Amino acid sequence: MTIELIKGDITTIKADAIVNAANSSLLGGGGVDGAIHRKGGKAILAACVAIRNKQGQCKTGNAVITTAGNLPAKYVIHTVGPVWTGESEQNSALLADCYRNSLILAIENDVKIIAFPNISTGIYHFPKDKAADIAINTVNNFAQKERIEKVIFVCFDEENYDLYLQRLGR
Ligand code: AR6
Repeated sequence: MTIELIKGDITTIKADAIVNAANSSLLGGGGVDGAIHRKGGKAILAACVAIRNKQGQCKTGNAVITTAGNLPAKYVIHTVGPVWTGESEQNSALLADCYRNSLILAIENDVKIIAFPNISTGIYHFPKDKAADIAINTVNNFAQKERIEKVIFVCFDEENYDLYLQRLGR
């Protein structure tokens, strides 16, 4: 598995799957979630509604997969990050679950190239440095990492990009 770092908008990435930082409702919101639904079109929301009708809300740390609609990617993997409520092992474990469960779902769907945004570091206020450590460590320690060809970390803001650059190098 190789790791790539990109600064930009995840909706433009032509990966097998892009990951969405969703909320438990799966019905859309602001931030990257808003951008994905806006640009991907209503097929994504329709697929999310179908999942909700079948299995209810998506718990924090879990992930579900849908079409990517009009986006260049094939699938969107929607995962629900933890809302930052202060330093706790639970918050860190839940954020790691997001990355791990997204990768498991990717493998189940034959995804080889997957792009992640910086889950929970926007509206959910998880500290960006801690979130970067968790994201990179979880991907690096993923048990089935040889089954994924490439993980792309897509940083939208300069601060996240710099934090990832420090950790991953050029
Ligand atoms: N491409 C890549 N990254 C982006 C983009 C984009 N187009 N837009 C924003 N980011 P956030 P959260 C970055 O707030 O903190 C929604 O309302 C952004 O700079 O999107 O997990 C959901 O419905 C930040 O670093 O997600 C939930 O209710 C990162 O994406 C809630 O927000 C995550 O920021 C989830 O909050």
